[in-house]
Amino acid sequence: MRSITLLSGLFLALARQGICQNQTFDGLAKVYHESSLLRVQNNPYRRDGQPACTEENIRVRRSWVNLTFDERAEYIAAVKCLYETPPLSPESFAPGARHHADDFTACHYNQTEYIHFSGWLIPWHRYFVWSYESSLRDFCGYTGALPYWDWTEQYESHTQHPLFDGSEYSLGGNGEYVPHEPQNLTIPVPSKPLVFFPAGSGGGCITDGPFVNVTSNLGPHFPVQETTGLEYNPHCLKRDFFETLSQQFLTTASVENLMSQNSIGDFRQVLDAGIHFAGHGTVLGGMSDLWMSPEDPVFFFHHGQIDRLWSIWQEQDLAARMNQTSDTQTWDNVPASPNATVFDILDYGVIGDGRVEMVDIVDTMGGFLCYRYE
Ligand SMILES: [Cu+2]
Repeated sequence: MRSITLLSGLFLALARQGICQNQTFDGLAKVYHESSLLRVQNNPYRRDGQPACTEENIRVRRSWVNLTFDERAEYIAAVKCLYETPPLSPESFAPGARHHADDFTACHYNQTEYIHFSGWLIPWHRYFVWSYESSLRDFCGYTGALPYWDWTEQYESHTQHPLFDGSEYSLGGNGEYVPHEPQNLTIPVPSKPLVFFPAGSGGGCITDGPFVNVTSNLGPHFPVQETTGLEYNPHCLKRDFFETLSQQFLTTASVENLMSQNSIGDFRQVLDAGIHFAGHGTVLGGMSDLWMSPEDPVFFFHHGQIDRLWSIWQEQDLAARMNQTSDTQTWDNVPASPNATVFDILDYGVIGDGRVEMVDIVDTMGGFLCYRYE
């Protein structure tokens, strides 16, 4: 009986694949919703030694605005707790780390030149975000799933989103205004791209919301280079709201363009041509630090949304898209490196399982991971 249901579910999913081109994002999300729900209802997936991912144990990630205020408060309390939980990083690796949130920043710092503008970008951040969600649950008693920031939700502007309204149910608002100028900067990686770095409307410490007194202890590393990375340098969370990029890239049209790509290589290119940076670039401050951006809790909302889009894209054609990889293992392939494959080992240091084979994380419901998006 179970296998008949599974088969009919698969046929349904296959039948849909022929009609997914040129659909609206809402249409694609509906396909995702139905197909992923069917898969988990019929899910035989398990990884050796792990329970199968079922409707009972799956984490269901929702947009921040669809959480109740109590749920938002629970999430914020858990995030604050991460900044009070002792670090796991050994002193020999990250001497400046003082809490578990610093571990995530240190891990990202350590991998930056391999996990951006490369074939590892999308899968690496998937497991990184999953591990953060797991830490909130394992160390801080959080009972929910990771919320995401759907930038296409209509508010007066991206920074008017309830995530940033400065209330106790938000991540806080802009940084205090400090005079500063835009700059052209060379990114210090081997391929040395030159980027225009805008000046936003803040630049200083955040002044409202639950994270006003939070201290991050590593970096900054870019564009301000106060440390080489992992030394102890306690500082507030800074933001510098700037909306030009987000108005261009964080739109439904932009998301639909991303979704219309037929290969993961093109998907990655479109993501890197604006959408990925626009989320960082709307918030700026800590979020614009290519190495240290996980220090701001916004990071996980933005990457949750990117991961959601990848999941929705994968689900339109599971046979072709689940295991697809592209590009190589280094930033712009400088220095030259092997092509990325699903058998690559992704490195997280003290975070999560530490070393993870990509094939285990390409399916969010494969048993090693167990979550879906609502
Ligand atoms: Cu990153």
